[in-house]
Amino acid sequence: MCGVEVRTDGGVITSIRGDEADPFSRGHVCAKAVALKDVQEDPDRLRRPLRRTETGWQEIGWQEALDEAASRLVEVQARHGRHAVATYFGNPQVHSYSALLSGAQFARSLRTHNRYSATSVDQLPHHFAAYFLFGHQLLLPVPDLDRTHFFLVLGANPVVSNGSLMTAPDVTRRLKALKARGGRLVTVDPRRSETARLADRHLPIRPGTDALFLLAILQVLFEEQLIRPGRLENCLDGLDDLRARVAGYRPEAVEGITGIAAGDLRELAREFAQAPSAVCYGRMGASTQAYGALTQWLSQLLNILTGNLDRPGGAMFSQPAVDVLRLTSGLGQGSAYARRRTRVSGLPEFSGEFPVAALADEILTPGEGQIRALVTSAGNPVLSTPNGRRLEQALPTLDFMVSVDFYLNETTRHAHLILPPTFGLERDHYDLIFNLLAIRNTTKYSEPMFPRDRQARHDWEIFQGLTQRVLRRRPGGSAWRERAAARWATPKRMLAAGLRLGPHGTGWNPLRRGLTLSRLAREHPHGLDLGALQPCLPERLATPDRRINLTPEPLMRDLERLDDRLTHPEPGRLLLVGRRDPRTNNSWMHNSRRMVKGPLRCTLLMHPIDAEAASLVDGEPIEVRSRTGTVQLPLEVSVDMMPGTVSIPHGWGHGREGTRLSVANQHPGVSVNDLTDERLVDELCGNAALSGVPVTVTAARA
Ligand SMILES: Nc1nc2c(c(=O)[nH]1)N[C@H]1C(S)=C(S)[C@@H](COP(=O)(O)OP(=O)(O)OC[C@H]3O[C@@H](n4cnc5c(=O)[nH]c(N)nc54)[C@H](O)[C@@H]3O)O[C@H]1N2
Ligand SMILES: Nc1nc2c(c(=O)[nH]1)N[C@H]1C(S)=C(S)[C@@H](COP(=O)(O)OP(=O)(O)OC[C@H]3O[C@@H](n4cnc5c(=O)[nH]c(N)nc54)[C@H](O)[C@@H]3O)O[C@H]1N2
Ligand SMILES: [Mo]
Repeated sequence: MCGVEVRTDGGVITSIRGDEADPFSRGHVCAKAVALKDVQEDPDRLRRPLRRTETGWQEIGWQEALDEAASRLVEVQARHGRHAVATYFGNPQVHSYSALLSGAQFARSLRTHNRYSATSVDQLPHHFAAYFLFGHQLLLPVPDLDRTHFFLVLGANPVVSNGSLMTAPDVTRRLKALKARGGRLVTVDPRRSETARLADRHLPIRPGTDALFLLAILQVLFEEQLIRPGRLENCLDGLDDLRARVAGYRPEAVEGITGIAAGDLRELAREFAQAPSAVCYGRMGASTQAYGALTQWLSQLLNILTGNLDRPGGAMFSQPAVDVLRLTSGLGQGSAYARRRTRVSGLPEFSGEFPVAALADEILTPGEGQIRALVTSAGNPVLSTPNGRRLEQALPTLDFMVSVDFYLNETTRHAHLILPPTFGLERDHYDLIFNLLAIRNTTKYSEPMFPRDRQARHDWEIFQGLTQRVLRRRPGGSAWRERAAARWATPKRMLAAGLRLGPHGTGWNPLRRGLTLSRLAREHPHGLDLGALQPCLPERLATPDRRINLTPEPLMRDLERLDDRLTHPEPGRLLLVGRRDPRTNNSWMHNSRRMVKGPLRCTLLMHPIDAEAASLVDGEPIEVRSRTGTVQLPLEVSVDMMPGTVSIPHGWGHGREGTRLSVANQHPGVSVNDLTDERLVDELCGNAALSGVPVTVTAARA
């Protein structure tokens, strides 16, 4: 989303800088943007399809590759049923509008229930809470960062991540501006993170206990009569039930479990309620934990009950130029949740997807419905999903695997075919999803920077090629209508139509003044600011009665699980959490020299008290063990960690045989997901509990 100015000379990138003329990012870029040069020019990046043979990888032509992929998928479906083929879409799928749209088309053509994505190791609880509160899983509240007076951050580190479900270029400057206008920043996190360092107050919390902490805040608000929903009061149901249900969670009753003193909690509750505007924002740490859905729900209740939902400075909804919500309104109602469950572990489906924590089981467990073939695109689940080692053992047992990806990495090395798409600078760009999550309404379309190589294919050309071939091979049915529709509906046509039909568009009337794709590209190449977020409730609520039910039944019921299971910490057990680093991008930019140079960053952080108790010293090699695995890495003693918790960043664990990552493999690190556990999930929504994994740490054996 940041405007990037790339200068080239004869096809070679000579500089990458922030685009000063971009009205949203105003010249800001992060390390990832600068590293685009390394990826663009990376000799390891694949440009032609690869087929795995007995004697190694063989480059083949596109027709042959697409034909083979489609035939083998259809064959598996003919033999074992359509659900025997699974798909996994990773994070960058969402960063390419054309991959997103054409990939969805392709997944539909496969007619399988076995769909997985990185959503269930990430933001699933946000969708879950939005669906039950607001009626649509994409009606996601965004912190109105530039206007708020009180920013409560739970389990997020926007100074490093640049904000997530809160697109905000140059977060650091915006946080400093918040403080300069007299606002307050409070972080709740087991680690004193880079964001915490800027904060007025940092409250260390025991991993996985945020729901209790928020329940106690709500209890204080009710007890001290600080509930003021304001304008939305008449749209709320369930307030009395909620008051009764939270009454037991007094701050004194939860402080021993969360680690946050009752006095601090009360003070925070009052400050939040009394601020001119305030917003509670919970992200990865608050989502990828055993009670992620409860936590996201309770965060929004805090916003709603203090009158901060849908008001400037609170939690607001964007109105993007392409109204993704309207275009996907079919997703809003009906049976998004738990219509089906996974065969082996019984995890619920949400919005047409199963939790990826279940994927290895579904591949490895024989019987009716077993997965026999897998399509991955833009994902590296061997490094990014819990108990990645087990998934890694499952992949070679598949009858067929095809990966749409331009790296031969820890996951794609198990594929039979790799279909590499063009890279970001070689294709056009529009942010369908991240505009929806932005702190201002904004829009921008970028033409490709480089022409694509004649032998290369864009992601949408690959998906369209696969879709056409799968439909053509489908036995019996006459899929010609679907094929014709898929051929016409190219991503660019859909984008252009989306802009026309959006709130700023011309509609279908050519005489009306307004946004079209060509006008946006021609007249606003640096992007167009469409203003601050605007109040829009109750009109835009997608619930059938245009009201907000504060106490959806599945969430209220899940409080019993919290009451039963969450108890005082066991002495001597350490809880593992993750972290991000400015020079990483999940698992896949470590083949850039710019990203890996300098001291090793894949270390375990531990508080001096814990280090001393275990007789460990800074810098020494240690061994970390969990139910699922063991890794060895250097110890970094740090007062930033809360005692009892330790942290390892994710996305490392390179150096595996058969990968073509010459730079990353020299800086391998270890994969934290060799320690995380596919059995530790938020049972309500199925999201992986990557935070709060019990581990033991000892000196490494030789
Ligand atoms: N440089 C860089 N930027 C990135 C990425 C990257 O890999 N590198 N990844 C991008 C992606 S895909 C995403 S989703 C975003 C994520 O963006 P963020 O959510 O802002 O980033 P994280 O670093 O995951 O922050 C999670 C925080 O939660 C804390 N935490 C862990 N467990 C708990 C808990 O139980 N409770 C609480 N309250 N806190 C806890 C951790 O200590 C950590 O500080 O970042 C994006 N931006
Ligand atoms: N323990 C732990 N695990 C985590 C996290 C954590 O904080 N802790 N974070 C989680 C989060 S937030 C996320 S989003 C996931 C990410 O999980 P994944 O999406 O599974 O993994 P990535 O590392 O993002 O891998 C992206 C893949 O896409 C490829 N790629 C890059 N650009 C393109 C493109 O334009 N087209 C195609 N087809 N491929 C491309 C890369 O080569 C790489 O193989 O990891 C999750 N896993
Ligand atoms: Mo993510």
